[in-house]
Order: sequence, then C-alpha cells, then structure tokens
Amino acid sequence: MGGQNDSVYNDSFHGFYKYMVQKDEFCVLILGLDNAGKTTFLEAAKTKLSKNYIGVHPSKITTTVGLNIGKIDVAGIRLNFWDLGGQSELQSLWDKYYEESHAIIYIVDSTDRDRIEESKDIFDKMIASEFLQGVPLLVLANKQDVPECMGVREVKPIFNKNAHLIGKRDCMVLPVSALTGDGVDEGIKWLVECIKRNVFLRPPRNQEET
Ligand code: G3D
Repeated sequence: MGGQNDSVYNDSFHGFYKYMVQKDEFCVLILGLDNAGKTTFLEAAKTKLSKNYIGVHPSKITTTVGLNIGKIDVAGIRLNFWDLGGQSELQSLWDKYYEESHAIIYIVDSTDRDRIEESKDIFDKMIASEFLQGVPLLVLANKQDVPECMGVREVKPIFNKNAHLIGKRDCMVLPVSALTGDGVDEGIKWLVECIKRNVFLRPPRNQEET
C-alpha cells in the first residue's frame, strides 16, 4: 500500500543519500607541448593518490594524442583530469575546454632548451584567454631527475616574464619528476587548496551520477 508515498520517500532518501556521498567535482586541464610528460604525470598522480590504482609501467605510456582522462578523489573532492594533446594541431582545441576548467597544470620539459621558447609562447597565449581569468595555475618544471636539466630557478623567470597576464590568480612553478613521482603529491595538494579557495569564482560541476 501507499506505493506513491513509498516512491516519494525513496526518491527523497535517494536524493539525500546522493547529497551526502556526492563529492564536489572539479576539472583540471593538463597542458604543455607534446613530449613534456603530461601522460606520465597523470599516471604518477593516479598511482600516488588513488587507492588501489596499479600504475602503468613508464615503458607502456605513449604520448597523448587526443584526450586522456583520469579521476582522483583527494581531500574530500573529486578531480577530473583532462590531459589534452600538445601537438600543434591539437593546441587549437584547448580553448574549447577553458570555460569548463577549475585549474590548469602546465607541464614544461626542463630538458628541452630548444623548445622552451615555443613552450613559453603557447603558455602566454593560454594565460591571455579571457576564459581562464582567475583560474589557478600550476607550472611544473618536469624531468628534474635528468642531471643536466634546467632547474626551477632557470624555468621560473622564463614563465614569469608576462606577469601582467598571470594577474592575481594563484600561480606556482614547481620542480617535479613525473617519472620518479617526486613533487607530484605536493603539486596536487597545492592545487586542491587553490581550487577550494576559488569556488566562489568557479563553483564545482557536480555530476548527476557519481
Ligand atoms: P606527453 O604526454 O606530454 O606527450 P609523455 O609526454 O608523458 O608521453 O612523456 C614523453 C617522454 O618523456 C616519455 O619518454 C616519458 O617517459 C618521458 N618523461 C616524462 N616525464 C619524465 C620525467 O619526469 N623524467 C624523465 N627522465 N623522463 C620523463 P619516451 O622515451 O617514452 O618518449
């Protein structure tokens, strides 16, 4: 008896249950030139921060062509990572994702002096986008395990040249090695704090299904 009431009760219970367990969801774009280490970084982040995740051996990781997606639950929120391909023909697609994003991780290959200016130019183009205003920005000077790489002291001033484009958003340049995992947790934790602080500007994009 009371089938309709039961269904109303079930629906509201289901809604309440979902409200209690659902995590706020945020989208983080991983950008950078091809070969910078985007795919390797996403694997390292999943391995370090996802319980029960068995990482892929670095030799099995292939460079990003198109879209590579990962999900990590950390500090009570869910981060959906979108690792976009860095090849020049794919860079034109990046801005389609800017409006949806809550943070950017920009990866620099610190061993590649020949392409550092190219990387900086596309970085400047990215941060000039009106759709990214106020969005936290984590710049990773990757491949720090390679002895002759550029250190953060060398990379930072290059990417800070156009400080007026960075504006008031949270921005940090961090030395990491996606291959060894050094600096990966620190970077994600910093980003989570920034995303939480920035919810008034970019509220979470909660999904219907968890
Ligand atoms: P992408 O997704 O940005 O295109 P990948 O880049 O993650 O595919 O990495 C490109 C190459 O750089 C890979 O080498 C990968 O192992 C290497 N790499 C990524 N991060 C690091 C790092 O922190 N240290 C070192 N030493 N190498 C790194 P291969 O040889 O497979 O092309």
